Order: sequence, then C-alpha cells, then structure tokens
Amino acid sequence: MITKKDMLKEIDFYLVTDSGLSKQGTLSDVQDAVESGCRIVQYREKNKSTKNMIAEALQIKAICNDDAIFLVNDRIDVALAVDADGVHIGQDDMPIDIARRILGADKIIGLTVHSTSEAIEAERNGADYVGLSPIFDTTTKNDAGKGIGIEKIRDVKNVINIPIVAIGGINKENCKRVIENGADGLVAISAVLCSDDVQHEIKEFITIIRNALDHIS
Ligand code: TZP
Ligand code: MG
Repeated sequence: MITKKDMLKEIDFYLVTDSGLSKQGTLSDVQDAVESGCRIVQYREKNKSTKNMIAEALQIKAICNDDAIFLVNDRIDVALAVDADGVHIGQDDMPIDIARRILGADKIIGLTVHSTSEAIEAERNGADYVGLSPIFDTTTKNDAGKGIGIEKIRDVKNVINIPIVAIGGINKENCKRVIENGADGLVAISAVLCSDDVQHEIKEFITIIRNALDHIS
C-alpha cells in the first residue's frame, strides 16, 4: 500500500489555499487542483472560526481522499479533529518535537525554514519536509520578509535529505529555475488562485515542473 508519506517523494505542485485570494472559493480550488493532478494540499485559513474550519477541512479531506496528501497549516487541533494527513507549521508555531508527540509517527509534519541552519535543525527534529521561504519577494504573506534568492535552494539541498518545497513569489516564468536549483516541489499561491482558470494554470505548472524534474533525474 502506498502511504501518504510515500507520496511525499513526488510532490511537484503543492496547493496552499487562500480564501482571501480565491476567486471561486477554497473548495472549488481544491477540487480543481486534485482534478489537475496536484498531489498535496495545505489548508491555510487565517480568518475563520474553528468550527467553520473543521467543517471546511472535512470537505477538503473528502476531496483529497486517496489522491492527495491533506495538511492543515498551523492548527494541530484542527488537523487532529478531522484526522488530516498532517500539518505544516512555522518557526514560531508549536515546537516540532511536541507536535510530533501529539500527532504520532505516521502523520506528516512540514516545517517552514529560511536558512540552511534551520533546515538542518528541521530534519534533525523529525520534519518530513521543509518549506523554504520566501524564494522571491511576495505580497501574499505580509510578514514573509525579503526573498532569500534561488541559489539558497541548492545550499539547503546540499545539507538535508528530506524534500524541499520552495515557496514565495513563484510563477510560471521562474518555476523551471526553482526546480533546476534543487527544489523537489513548489507552491505558487497568487499565480494560481488569482487566475480565471485554476485547473488550466495548475496543469501548466505541473507540466513545467515534471519536465524539469525529468531532466534532472
Ligand atoms: N509562506 C511563505 S511565502 C507565502 C507563504 C504562505 C506566500 C506565497 O504566495 P505567492 O503568491 O505564491 O507568492
Ligand atoms: Mg504558521
């Protein structure tokens, strides 16, 4: 049986939801992503009540089903409540060793890192993948800081063995270079959610990413 952790080896395009940017609504975005071949979805919601988040998370989980990994951003309680596949947490969220104790060995924990030292620490503390952020300047996350530059991906690749997901300011023009510089997968939020045809955009991203990954291996 292929587990959700096994699926982490083939991340390519990674959807992070954003109800503020979404044109069609989060559930429609997730449906479009999974139908386009996206295999990992992170429910990132900053403005809804816990009750509404749980209701929406259950629907996202059903859409992801066996086809895509389903993670919850920050909210370990919500992830547990809906039995998600795991969480994505940041440097200022719950310490990863405590999150692991609560979630158990089988759940996926992704951690945002900004440097090689944070990436090494993340792997040592049991992260299943790192989100390297922000690669380029972005207006989608107010406190993301300045872009760290595409070369940082290679630096991080050289010091850890877990997958690297690149995030921040990524679009169809720069995504090939992001993969060529060592990312195993990438997130593009505004480039996808602000478009009129989410399915079409994600399919294009997936084609570019898979082509670039094929040329590397
Ligand atoms: N974390 C780091 S940058 C970012 C998040 C959630 C936003 C990325 O959005 P975009 O629109 O792909 O730059
Ligand atoms: Mg966070």
